[in-house]
Amino acid sequence: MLSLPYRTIPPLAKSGVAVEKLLPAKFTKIKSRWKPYKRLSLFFFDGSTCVSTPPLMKDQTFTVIFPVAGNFKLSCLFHENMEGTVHVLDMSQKLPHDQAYYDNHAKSDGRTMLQDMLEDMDKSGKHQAHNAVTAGLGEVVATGGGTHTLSVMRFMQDKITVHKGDTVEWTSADAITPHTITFGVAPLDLFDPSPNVTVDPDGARHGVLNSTSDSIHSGFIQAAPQDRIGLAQSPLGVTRFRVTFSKTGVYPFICALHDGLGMTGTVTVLP
Ligand SMILES: [Cu+2]
Repeated sequence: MLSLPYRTIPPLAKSGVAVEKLLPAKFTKIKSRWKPYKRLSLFFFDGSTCVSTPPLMKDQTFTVIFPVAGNFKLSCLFHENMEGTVHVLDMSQKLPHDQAYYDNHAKSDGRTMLQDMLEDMDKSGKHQAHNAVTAGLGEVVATGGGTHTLSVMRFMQDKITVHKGDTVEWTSADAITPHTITFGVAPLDLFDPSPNVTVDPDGARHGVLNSTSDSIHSGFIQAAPQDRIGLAQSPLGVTRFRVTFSKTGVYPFICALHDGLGMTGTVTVLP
């Protein structure tokens, strides 16, 4: 598993249920979203039932004991492709490497991925139209440990200046992680666009802001998942959001999923 900057936990919690089954008295309250906890007990995992944590916060730990040999997959329920494998060998067998070997490999993989992403960030800042914003940057990367994703939770052009009547276009460059473009008050339903958003002929979402106090929300801007043999074709993703500004002023906007990590920006509209 890799530790990466700008990592986030979206507010749509999916976990908690499995832990409740194991320890009903202790974890009953975790069913409601976003109930962080301070201490976790030991868990045993032999592959026969699911073991899962509620959302883990910084510095919290989770300990699992593997009583039987085997190869076990683990994944993060929030982040697609955030996966790992635990190889458990019988006590009679010699370990092929020590833990330090794997830790070093993970660090090396992490450094390579980050360096690659830094180069992409540098490129994305160039050759952009004056009214275009890249909303998030992400990659799916294969390593010896499996598939990982890397996401930069930033608007690459976070300050943009246009003229009255211009349209600004936000485009996601992340294969996995969703983002939103949200002006004013964020709605409770982050997935769907606000009612004042329409769809352009090319499928991009579009709205008009007539005042700096207006609200508009793109809904999730996200690429369609990869099509795979044997599975139904996935519908088109929506990766673009456009806003036309009819009045001058300064318009702050956020990604409602990642603003806490600094994914914010401003559009300044001149006469
Ligand atoms: Cu975001």
